Amino acid sequence: MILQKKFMTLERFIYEQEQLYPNATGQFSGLLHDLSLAAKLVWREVSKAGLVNILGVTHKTNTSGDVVKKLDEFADETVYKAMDHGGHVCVMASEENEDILHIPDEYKAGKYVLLFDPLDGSSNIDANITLGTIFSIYNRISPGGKGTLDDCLQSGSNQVAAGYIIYGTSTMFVYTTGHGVHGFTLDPSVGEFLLSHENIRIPKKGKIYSMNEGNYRNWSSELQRYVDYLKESDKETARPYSMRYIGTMAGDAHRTLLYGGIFAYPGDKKNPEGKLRLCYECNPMAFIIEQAGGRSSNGKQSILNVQPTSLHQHTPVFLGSEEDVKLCEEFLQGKR
Ligand code: AHM
Ligand code: MG
Repeated sequence: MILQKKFMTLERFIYEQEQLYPNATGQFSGLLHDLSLAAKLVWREVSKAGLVNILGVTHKTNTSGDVVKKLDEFADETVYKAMDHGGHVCVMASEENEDILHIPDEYKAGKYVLLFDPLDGSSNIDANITLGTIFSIYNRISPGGKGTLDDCLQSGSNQVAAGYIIYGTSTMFVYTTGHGVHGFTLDPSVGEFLLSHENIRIPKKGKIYSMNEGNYRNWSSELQRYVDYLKESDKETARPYSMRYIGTMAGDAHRTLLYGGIFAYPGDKKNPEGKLRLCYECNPMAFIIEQAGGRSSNGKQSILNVQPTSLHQHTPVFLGSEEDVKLCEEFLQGKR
């Protein structure tokens, strides 16, 4: 039998990357390792969601007003518990919790800050549609002890790593540390993430747009004109574009990363800042997409340059292939 590629597990990849930095303490590798364990635990529950009595609504709402399902709570607790005692993290913040999450007193606080959306796309749980977990990692800026809110409110350009786990037809762990984007696919039979997508590059231009077009009437006329333009026929520019929309950002952004095109959740007349959260969803995805050679924008500037002022703040987001996002910005800015 001839094997085409050497087996590279996520663990080994992280270890080999660490060797490139002689001063590395191992904290960062430990953090990624703990995250991959959390991912497997969440995957295990997600993949049997239809089999056990875990579905259903808890009748609580999260800080953004969404109804929280039990699986969200499970994912939220699992990520926190997998990360709280490793000594790598000094503070965390999760989309499902109003305030920052401190490390329990009995455990050592590390030098990293972790922000996460534990279960992205939760409205899709009952329909057996792709879900995700999204994470963002920063260096702490507070001098020591417990981490602070300021540690969590750093602009996306300060991220030292970001990624997501997508629970789809297969489960993938995709991340960047600022040196390219790498994807690992879970082999469930051995419980290992194996390198399947090394150094992912997003196409310069695509032919898919991904937005909730049900909001069209509330969009600005500039955005309406852009989407109208995508629907016109023109062979040279591959129009009309196809529309694909799952309603799970991790899934829609992942498809955009691999196939190119544009994913957006714009602001509209009802919600000028859109629906997606800067710290938990937009920053990590923007880092990934830009690292893969794509572009991110809030309509005016890179998402990564937006300074967060509150944990749960929303932002309009446009990300994907460089040419597509640039063109969209031109429309939004009235240049087309
Ligand atoms: P959440 O499930 O973590 O709350 O995420 C919100 C989701 C995103 O994944 C997705 O892009 C968006 O909400 C879909 O919103 P809509 O149903 O308005 O299109
Ligand atoms: Mg989400």
